[in-house]
Amino acid sequence: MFENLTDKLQRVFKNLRGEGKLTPANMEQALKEIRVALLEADVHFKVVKQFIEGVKQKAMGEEVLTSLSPAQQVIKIVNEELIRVLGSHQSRLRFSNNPPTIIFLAGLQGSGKTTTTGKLARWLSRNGHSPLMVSVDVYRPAARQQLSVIARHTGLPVYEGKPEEKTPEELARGARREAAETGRDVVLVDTAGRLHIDDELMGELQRLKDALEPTEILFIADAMTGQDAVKSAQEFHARLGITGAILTKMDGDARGGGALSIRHVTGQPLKFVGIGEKFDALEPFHPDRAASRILGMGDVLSFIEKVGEAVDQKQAEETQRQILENDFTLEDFRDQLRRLRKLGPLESLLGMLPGMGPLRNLKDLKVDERQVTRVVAIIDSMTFRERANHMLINGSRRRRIARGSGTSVQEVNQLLKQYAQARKMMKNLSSGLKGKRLGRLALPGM
Ligand SMILES: Nc1nc2c(ncn2[C@@H]2O[C@H](COP(=O)(O)OP(=O)(O)O)[C@@H](O)[C@H]2O)c(=O)[nH]1
Ligand SMILES: [Mg+2]
Repeated sequence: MFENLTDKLQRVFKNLRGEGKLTPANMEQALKEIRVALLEADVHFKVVKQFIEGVKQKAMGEEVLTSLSPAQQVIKIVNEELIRVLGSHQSRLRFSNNPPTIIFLAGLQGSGKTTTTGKLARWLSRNGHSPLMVSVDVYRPAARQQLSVIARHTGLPVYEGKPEEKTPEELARGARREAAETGRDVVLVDTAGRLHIDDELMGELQRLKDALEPTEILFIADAMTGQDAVKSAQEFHARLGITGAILTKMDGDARGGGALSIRHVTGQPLKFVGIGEKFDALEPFHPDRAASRILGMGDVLSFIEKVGEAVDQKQAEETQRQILENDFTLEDFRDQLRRLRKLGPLESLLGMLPGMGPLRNLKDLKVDERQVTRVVAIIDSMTFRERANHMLINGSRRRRIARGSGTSVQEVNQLLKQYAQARKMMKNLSSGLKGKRLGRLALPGM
């Protein structure tokens, strides 16, 4: 989700690493490049300004300039600043002491409110809550219909309303009553959107807010709209007072600037990100993990969690141990791919794997189901010893493996290269992770 930014920042660090010593001049150059990278990623100019100032202040300090590993220091500072801009710590949903908790989802048309209502309902129900959804878009029956369809898909309840409930307030109150009566602790209110922010929309939301006193008003922003998403978040906040935001469509080729700007511009945290059209494609937003992802370290923790959800705790711990000990064989690589395939959206998962960041641009790792099948076939054609120790695999073994898997020697070579690169990344990562278990990620060894 931050691919371009990641690539650009990595180039900056690489250049710095080439420098024997960090001087004010090459630091200045690096800062200039970081600035351009952020602006190109659609980060709000004020955020960029503050970010650069922050990095500069820390980086120009005596300590850094005389440090043995300047690039490492700079990455550390950039990481810290990224986390600061992104919000320092995870911002959880708040719940009312007097349930049901009312949560509004507001935003412009097409931003993903209705889809996100369904995703959030599923997320809540998987995290110990029992949500009730309601659409209060009284002008567009199709919008309410859409939520009913989502309810059927997710198997979670929607409040359809009574004939006498005609206004958004009446519908929302009806849902609150129903939730109270049926013991549901959260009401998710999918509000109407418009193409533009106008007085009518804001008036309606304000009345709804006064009537329901929601605990959360989440602004749903489409990440693909870049700066416009940030601008409308700012406007919504000024007029309605939002309590948080959800950025949707982060799986697309959004440049990610929204994630880096919304908090600064509205003062309200990003709580979740939407990463696909399916109902489980919603993730709590973790600033430190996002920073790691931006720096190209792969979001190992999210990955481990995801694997843990779909597989089981033991396997997840094993994966973590392997990453920590750099004991990740071709066989593990294959099993991982097989498990991944069961988990659904491969691209989003591979993006989290350490080492996959730099590999992303290699065409051969474009996530393609056939490609995965081919990789699994190649590894299956190896002997047990080859899988445990890839160094054994010489030219004649490669030819045999290619024949056995119905692939070419080039394809076998490619796979081995990818695997070696992934291992190398993991090794770098493991030195930082050691002893930390699920604490914050440290920086890759530079
Ligand atoms: N790829 C992707 N598409 C999304 C995501 N969230 C929503 N969408 C799509 O965006 C479109 C508009 O979503 P919808 O919920 O109807 O928006 P609303 O008008 O704000 O209610 C739909 O086609 C959704 O499938 C996301 O996180 N990723
Ligand atoms: Mg809708």
